[in-house]
Amino acid sequence: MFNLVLFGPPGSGKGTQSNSIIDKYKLIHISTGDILRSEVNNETPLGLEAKKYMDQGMLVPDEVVIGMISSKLDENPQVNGFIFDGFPRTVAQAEALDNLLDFKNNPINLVLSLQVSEEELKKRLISRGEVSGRSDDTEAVIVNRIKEYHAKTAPVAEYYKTTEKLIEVKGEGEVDQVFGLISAQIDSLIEA
Ligand code: B4P
Repeated sequence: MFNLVLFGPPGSGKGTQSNSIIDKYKLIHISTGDILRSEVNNETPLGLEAKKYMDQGMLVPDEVVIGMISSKLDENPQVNGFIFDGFPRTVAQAEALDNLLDFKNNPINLVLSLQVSEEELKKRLISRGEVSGRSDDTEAVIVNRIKEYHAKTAPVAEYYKTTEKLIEVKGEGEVDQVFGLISAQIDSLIEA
């Protein structure tokens, strides 16, 4: 089993790269952003609660997100592994994920941290907002999302550095180029 965390600020390409990773390595994709957006679209009680945070560019409370992940792991007992996209986003989420995976004897193998400049992040998210109409891709909300990232999510990288599982990857350049760098890191572990 191979468990990968794809880590990075909003707009760094986690969702984009996850699509290529799933195709090549047949991992199960768990994107907390996608799950939350689907709850919002279906107007479930969880979605209505989450929307209040997402529309302001704030993180959804840990207990909500951790509960979602726990159910997803239970739904998929026999798999090659998971790709965690946009999770964990706080140190409390990282600790909870370690506990859940330890319980299953399948720890995280690799954390890839996508490195993209703030200027490029804003540019990407604003242009996505223009076509997708995503309510959190407006200029004011993007500023909040990046603030939340620095305050609550960046410390997750420090958490993983202590386990020596974190590798930084350049997230700027063509999508295929970035995927080449990501694949090289995964292959070196799978083939080791
Ligand atoms: P998410 O849906 O996770 O994510 P995202 O921040 O939009 O970014 P991602 O990095 O996946 O970017 P993408 O590939 O789409 O989160 C949304 C919200 O959900 C959060 O703000 C929060 O409220 C909530 N949430 C989610 N998870 C949570 C958690 N664990 N805890 C609490 N709250 C949580 O790429 C962005 C754009 O860039 C796209 O338009 C793409 O086409 C473009 N792009 C990608 N790669 C490119 C490249 N190499 N060159 C040029 N453009 C590129």
